[in-house]
Amino acid sequence: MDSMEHWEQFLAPYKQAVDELKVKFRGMRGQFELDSDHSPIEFVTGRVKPIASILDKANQKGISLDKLEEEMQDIAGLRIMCQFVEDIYLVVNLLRNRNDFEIIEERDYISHKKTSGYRSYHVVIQYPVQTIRGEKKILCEIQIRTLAMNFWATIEHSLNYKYKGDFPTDIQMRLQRAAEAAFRLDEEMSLIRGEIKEAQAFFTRKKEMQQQE
Ligand code: 0O2
Repeated sequence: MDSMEHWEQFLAPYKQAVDELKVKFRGMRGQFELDSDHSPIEFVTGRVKPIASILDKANQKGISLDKLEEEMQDIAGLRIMCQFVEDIYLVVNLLRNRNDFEIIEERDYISHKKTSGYRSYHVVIQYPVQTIRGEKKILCEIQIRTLAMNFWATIEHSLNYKYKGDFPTDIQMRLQRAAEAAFRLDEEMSLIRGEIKEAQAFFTRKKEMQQQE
């Protein structure tokens, strides 16, 4: 894989998978809204891993470039953000019940947080993309996390970029404390989840009534 044209060809089905899955997952949120029900999905993002990051990761993990399709699971990446930890498991169940892709692996970094402090639930799927040359099955990694987990991961990811994983001890310690604080915030929010959901449903109904007037 040497030229830009080759990369574009290789990445095209990944881009299609990300675009399609973004529409599908955002559609799930829309369906909950139609039912005036609390949506376990707050928002959805997606990206195709940049070429430089693919090359870095392949290099770090010893993945040969002709094995990328089978061995790099997150070239296509989707992120589903939830308000509450409980919502994460609801979303995972929704994914398990779909028949437009196959789940091939689940990694629960919530019950088993990473040493960095990272928490998220990862689901790796095999997603069939229809191309002009027939069907192509693409690996996609779906990361499901709360808003608090996402806040922490976003900050840590940018610091990682600066320190290239080699954090000074005080920063590493603060990041771990921040990860625990974020998790305590999630736990506190879970305790008043019923109240919050009721208030949100009330405001959604009020907004709908105002729009009808
Ligand atoms: P990017 O920039 O997010 O695309 P490994 O990479 O060895 O940790 P593996 O086998 O690729 O592990 O799978 P894993 O850990 O399930 O998923 C890797 C992805 O999870 C990472 O992608 C991050 O998006 C996220 N992630 C995992 N650990 C951490 C962490 O400690 N901090 C943050 N902020 N994110 C994490 P990439 O490839 O790192 O890159």
